[in-house]
Amino acid sequence: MMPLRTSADIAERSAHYDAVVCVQGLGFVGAAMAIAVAQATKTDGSHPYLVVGVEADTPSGRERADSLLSGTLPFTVTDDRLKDALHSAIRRGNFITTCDPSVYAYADVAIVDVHLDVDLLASPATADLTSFRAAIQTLADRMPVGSMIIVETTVPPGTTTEVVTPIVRSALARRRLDVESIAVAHSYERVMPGPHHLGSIIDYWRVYAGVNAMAAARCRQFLESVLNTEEFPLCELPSPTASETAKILENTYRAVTIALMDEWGRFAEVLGIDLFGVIDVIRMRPTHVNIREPGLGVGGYCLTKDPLFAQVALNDVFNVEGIEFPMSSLALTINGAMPSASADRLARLLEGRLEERKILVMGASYRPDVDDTRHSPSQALVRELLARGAQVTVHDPIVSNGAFDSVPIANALPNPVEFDAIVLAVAHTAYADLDVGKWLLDFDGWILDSNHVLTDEQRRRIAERSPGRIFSVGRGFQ
Ligand code: SAJ
Repeated sequence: MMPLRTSADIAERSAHYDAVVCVQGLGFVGAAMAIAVAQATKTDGSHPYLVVGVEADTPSGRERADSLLSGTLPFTVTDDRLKDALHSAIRRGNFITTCDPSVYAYADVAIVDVHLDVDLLASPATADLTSFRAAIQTLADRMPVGSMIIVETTVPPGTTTEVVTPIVRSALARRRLDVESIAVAHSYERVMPGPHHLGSIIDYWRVYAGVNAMAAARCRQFLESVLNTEEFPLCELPSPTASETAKILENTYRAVTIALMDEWGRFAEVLGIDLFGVIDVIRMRPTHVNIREPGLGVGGYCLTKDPLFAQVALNDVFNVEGIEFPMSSLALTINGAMPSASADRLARLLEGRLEERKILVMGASYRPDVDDTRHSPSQALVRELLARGAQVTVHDPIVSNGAFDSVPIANALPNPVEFDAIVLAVAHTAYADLDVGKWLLDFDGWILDSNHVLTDEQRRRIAERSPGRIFSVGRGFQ
């Protein structure tokens, strides 16, 4: 077990750097952000920041801190650039981790990357800010005069000014310090786990705002020292509430545009047209390049909760009643129903009976080429199939066994012949490389491509051997 760093160690080391930057929370975002900050380089080639990744002092927090300190990211990484940057930072000695909150006393900057969950089942929508408030309190009670807090966590609009700032000011007053002496800013991340994880931080546009002009200036200066802002300019908004709104509107827009495609996918299936070919020609228009595609559903930590945050802001932060979000909430309902719709498609292929059918579900993660199964539509589908009496086997080339309740996940490709149907659920790159002609040589069941997984060539190969045995979301029997 690598020794965790204490504040004494950080005090001694910090003398060799321009500033100490703490990152609070070392998940998909925080760990990558800490590595990005550690990689920051001045024109003279030196590294200005001593970066301290701070995790909660819990078994999982300690495991994450240890893992990173030993050079291993606490999640499957398909981005060699991120892995290399972590190893370089450890070798340089300007990246350490700890579970000791007293290190915040040495922080010139603290970046908040703790999670903030929404109760997806509550009506009206609400978020429990307790743990987030406690995280901010930990910073406010310890950080020194002249330091800066940057909130990166996706929060209900208004949180930075109505929740974070009051906590910081009260703590400074209690500490008999100038209540304005810690700058507070908001800058949301656009991290996309996968092959460009680090690039989605460093080589990507970033929005920010400060609670006042001084905080905005300091936040800009810091972001410019870490990110490739020459190629990807920063965007400043007039207030943290506007910046927080930009984040959740981005993801709400995406969730709504995906939901829209669900009904057009069904339309295409009934008419026997290939909606993906239709989408391709629409995308020719620069104004429509971002039209989305129908699939198995919308998973992940972002698009499943962010559309609720505006309502949460009105309910929990501003206490404003009477404004509703019918489009956003309808999108969540439609997206959440997509896995069940694919189960219905499968039932129709199997003479209306799923009971005792043997189904192979290919793909467990919520999106391709990651091992993240949070709110995975594939998991929702598996639960639905089991509830309807099917026997389900799950395969995934990346997700490790144990991620799906009690259903084992095989990483080795099973022999398809024993199954009545195969559901292609996640468009992993590994599946695009699959020689389906060989793998399915003796398979005479049904194939449901529920998420645009098969390539045109793979569909052609299968149709050669078993014409009419593939049904695709958004295509029908193509
Ligand atoms: N999905 C569809 N149809 C689509 C696109 C996605 O059904 O056309 C499904 C996916 O299968 C997945 C879910 O939606 O289950 C979410 O996919 P996503 O591509 O939106 O990926 P996320 O959830 O990781 O979204 C993130 C967001 N990034 C951040 O929050 C920083 C989002 O803003 C990005 O647009 C998205 O990544 C991206 O483009 O990769």
